[in-house]
Amino acid sequence: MRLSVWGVLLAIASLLGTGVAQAQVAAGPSLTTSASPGMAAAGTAVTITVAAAQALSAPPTVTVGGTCVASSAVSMAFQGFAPVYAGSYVVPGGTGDCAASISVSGTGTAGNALVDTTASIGVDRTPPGPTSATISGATLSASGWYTTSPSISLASTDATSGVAATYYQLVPHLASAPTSALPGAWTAYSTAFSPPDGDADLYAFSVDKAGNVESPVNLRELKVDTVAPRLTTTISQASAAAGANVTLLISSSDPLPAAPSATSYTGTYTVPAGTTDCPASVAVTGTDLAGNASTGGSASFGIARAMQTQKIDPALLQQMAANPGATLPVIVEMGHAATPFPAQPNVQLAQRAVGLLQQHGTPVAALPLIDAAAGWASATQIQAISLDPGVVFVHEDSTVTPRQAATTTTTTTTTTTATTTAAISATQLASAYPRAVRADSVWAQGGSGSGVTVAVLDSGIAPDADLTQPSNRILAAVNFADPLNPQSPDPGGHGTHVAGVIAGNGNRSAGQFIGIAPSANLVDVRVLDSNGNGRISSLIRGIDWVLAHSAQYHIRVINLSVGAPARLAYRADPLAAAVEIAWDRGLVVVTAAGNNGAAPGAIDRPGNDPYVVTVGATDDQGTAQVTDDTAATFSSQGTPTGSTLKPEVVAPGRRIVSIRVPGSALDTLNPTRVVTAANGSTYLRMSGTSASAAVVSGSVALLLERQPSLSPNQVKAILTGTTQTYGAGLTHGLIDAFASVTSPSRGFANQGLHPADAFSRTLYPILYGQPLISSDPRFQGIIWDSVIWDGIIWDGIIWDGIIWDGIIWDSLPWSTLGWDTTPWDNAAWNRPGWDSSAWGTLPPD
Ligand SMILES: [Ca+2]
Ligand SMILES: [Ca+2]
Ligand SMILES: [Ca+2]
Repeated sequence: MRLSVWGVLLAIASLLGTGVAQAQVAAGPSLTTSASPGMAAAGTAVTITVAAAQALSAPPTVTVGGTCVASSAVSMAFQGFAPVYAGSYVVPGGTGDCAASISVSGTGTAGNALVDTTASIGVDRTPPGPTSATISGATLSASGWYTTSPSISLASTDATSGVAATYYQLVPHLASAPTSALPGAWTAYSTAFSPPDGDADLYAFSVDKAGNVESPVNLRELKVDTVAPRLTTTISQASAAAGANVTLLISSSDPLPAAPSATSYTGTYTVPAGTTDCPASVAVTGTDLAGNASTGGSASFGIARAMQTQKIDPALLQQMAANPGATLPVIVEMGHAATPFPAQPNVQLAQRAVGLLQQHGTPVAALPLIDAAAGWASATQIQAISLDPGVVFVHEDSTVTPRQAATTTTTTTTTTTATTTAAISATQLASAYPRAVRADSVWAQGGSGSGVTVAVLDSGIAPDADLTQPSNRILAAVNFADPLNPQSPDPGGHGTHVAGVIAGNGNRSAGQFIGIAPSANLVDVRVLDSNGNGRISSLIRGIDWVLAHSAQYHIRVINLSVGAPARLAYRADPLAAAVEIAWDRGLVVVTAAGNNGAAPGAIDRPGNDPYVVTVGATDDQGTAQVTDDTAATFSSQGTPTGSTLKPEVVAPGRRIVSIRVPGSALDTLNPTRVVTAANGSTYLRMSGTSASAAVVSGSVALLLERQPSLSPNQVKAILTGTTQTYGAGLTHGLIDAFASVTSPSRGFANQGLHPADAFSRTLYPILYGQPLISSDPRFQGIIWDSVIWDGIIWDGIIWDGIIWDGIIWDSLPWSTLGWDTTPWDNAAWNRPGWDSSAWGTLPPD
């Protein structure tokens, strides 16, 4: 029985493994003790196993004790079929580590005492650590940021059982600390690691082999920013002149700003003085707080300090070169900004132009009609003006003169018995020209231009009885030529002569010398001074005034028996823009062709504009029948650059007798041309397309009296469609007032034409809300010759469909722009640069 038990024991011992087997094999104590685990933390239950080499009479006595734990007995229990006993020892709480000895004693069945003191339990109640971090491989900036990701190594020690593992976690800086060591987002540390960009606190802890857990420790704040800021520079303008302030806007894009800071900065660069152009580069550098150097940011703009010659009238450039010290008359036209369109009223643009002239020259007048201002500037000042990005063109403010040709022969007037009649009677008529255009036939039907007002932009209108009796038909007078020297109403005498051809009623001559529309009203818009000189800008101001007062005075016609040589195409002419604006606002503009014959470029401005009615002269030979009429040799004809064949119509213009202004310049210069009527009243005989234009203006007054609803394009179609042949089959369109008055509608003239550039520039933003953008830098990116104008936009449909009265200028603060009160009106025109008297330079008869 016992033998069999031992046999089993030996078999089990060999199966249990080396520990027991070694105890069996080893000589010495017949008790073999083991503890598991051999290293234990507080609270750990350690299993103590005692195997006896022989049967015991009772379970062995086991006592654990040591320097760090109190002596404690362990209850042992028999484990079954062999003399093996086991008990549990729980490591008590407390501090301190030690090797706790296990004392074992027992008694064999023979009464023999057995003892074993070889076993012990490692008590480890001290957590490992502190865990520490070592940082390498990166440079810390002064601000505490790493610009390259550092390498983090963790280390920890444990004196008793040794470190089993170390864990770490990166927590956003100043976020809550981890509340528990395990499990969670902790990462087991195995080898050095690199933290991602960010600002984080590094927490870590270690566990020893006995299971003691170190409290997580915030080892340090780790600030890592490895991304450089990306800079973008925006420049306020593509090019800048000397003295211009260029605004630089620099914005920064950085996924991880190293520290809270601005992301955009502005600065101003003032272009230094100089005369050369160059590209200017903008170099921009910066660093984030981590010390990362920026990338990007470079930009460039053009420094444009050389004269913008393409923005200056070639005629002005010639004068600037010929006489750099001269003060020259200019019209500075402003443009609308390209984009985004800021919707600047033309008054505002005109005031900006005035401001420019105040800075670089002397302003004389605002020209809000065409976004411009007129004034004086030297070559240097014109250059400076041209550099302003808001300026689209600097025009020469050319001299304007009358278009009357002085006769050189004397004649005596037909003297007949004159009787004064209230009605318009042709019975006493001494002049041939009203009969040549059949105005007398209109009169016979009761027509006389009543209720229609013609604005005469000229040298003034004297209050002659033929215009003021029996009622004053000069409804208003305004002076843009000589505001400081009002003198007499018409010191030149030209405007009154023209007015008489239009609307003289023969009151003084008892019906001998009657104009075309003897009941028409007049407004006197003086644009020529006593020497016969005016400015393009004066004409533009006059037209502007007429537009502002057309409703008040029922103005339907503008007569321009004045003009200037056309050196440029009408498209480049601000005066062309002005007359087109008037035309499209419902005013029939009648202009003299000029007295230059058939030479190239003979048609004066604004007669070179294709929209207006340009009038050439015939010689009626002093007879009513037209079969003997001839074309006047002085009358200009031709096709102006870019325009249509001119003139469209002709009218008598030689030896035209009209109102004389005694003592006026024309009267004094031409004493032999005074014509005396039968009743002793005196008139003056003059020649030129000035008179021809007046004949047509009077005819238009007759037409509009009869057919008041006609538009200018309809009037022009009727005028050109009802002309008569004259002379030896000449078909150059001699006006026929009677045929026009009685004509049915003949459609619309002027379809498919191109407006003047300044008109386009003025209107485009109004019509379309925003300007056309292209790559051409000349006019703020707008190419005015582009297809936009061709056939589509500006043809009859849209052009004639514009409700002009709804457009901007009717809402302009005219009263605050007061012509007579603006300070620049005080700058007299009488300055160096005027031509000498224009009266003496007229072509011979
Ligand atoms: Ca420990
Ligand atoms: Ca950064
Ligand atoms: Ca004749």
